[in-house]
Amino acid sequence: MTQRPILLITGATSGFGEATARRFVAEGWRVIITGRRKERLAALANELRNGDNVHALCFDVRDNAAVERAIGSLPEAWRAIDVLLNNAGLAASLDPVQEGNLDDWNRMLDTNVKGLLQVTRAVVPGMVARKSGHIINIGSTAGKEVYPKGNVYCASKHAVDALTKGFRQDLLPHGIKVTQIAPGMAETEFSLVRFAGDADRAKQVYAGVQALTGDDIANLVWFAATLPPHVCINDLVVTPTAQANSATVFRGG
Ligand code: NDP
Ligand code: 8X3
Repeated sequence: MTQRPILLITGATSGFGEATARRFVAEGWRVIITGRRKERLAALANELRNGDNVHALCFDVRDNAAVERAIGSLPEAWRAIDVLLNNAGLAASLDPVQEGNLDDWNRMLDTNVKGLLQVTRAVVPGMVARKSGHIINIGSTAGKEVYPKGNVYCASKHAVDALTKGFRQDLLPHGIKVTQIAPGMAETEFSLVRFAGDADRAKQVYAGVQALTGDDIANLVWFAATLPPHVCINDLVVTPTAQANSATVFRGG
């Protein structure tokens, strides 16, 4: 019997990552779930585990030594990762540049850009050696346009956009697919994190709009990951029907 494929997800403890873990497990894949919140990871692993279908790794993508240790610790049966979903990320606050907080800026750049690079660097040599694999980066409409006060978050997602194109070119001779999925407004814990736990402010972001959900993005990851070997989605921008771009949202619905 052929081995079931393996997906590694960064940031599987909520939002897009958690929904994608549920979807791929339901489809019979083996899934490596990762994130910093140990209790959530353990709870998700316990819920989804059915034999050897789930492996949990607790690490911070900003800590390169921890990334290398975690990937290096994978048991032999979990090493041949077929799909890497670089999803872990965040926005921290929404301030004009003159009021920006350096810790917030570092947190976003270290997670969204350097963290993505560090995990990719740890996983991709195995894909190159096997001459197969697929990297799916979660970008954003914020990586396509810049909106007021979005400055550093938008810059980090523009970097994801550029890195996706760069990975695609570098990995072309090795038969590895590279895809960016760039969502607009999605109601996850994203705004709660951005506004440091202010649930009212987070709720206002989605007022009057049927926002995307984690399941919507999980569907797209599933679609991109299961196309025939000769077909690669390079870039997929997805927004709620009520959102045309970062700045244009119809809230009358
Ligand atoms: P959530 O806040 O619900 O999920 C974020 C996930 O990232 C969590 O599982 C969190 O896990 C993980 N994470 C954050 N920082 C780190 C870190 N340093 N190390 C490891 N894991 C980390 O938000 P979303 O699901 O919405 O966000 C997922 C991705 O989608 C992000 O890259 C975000 O920028 C992007 N995105 C979100 C949109 C939205 O509107 N929601 C739209 C477009 C893109 P833990 O805290 O346990 O480490
Ligand atoms: C998240 C979407 O519009 O808040 O990447 O930047 S937005």
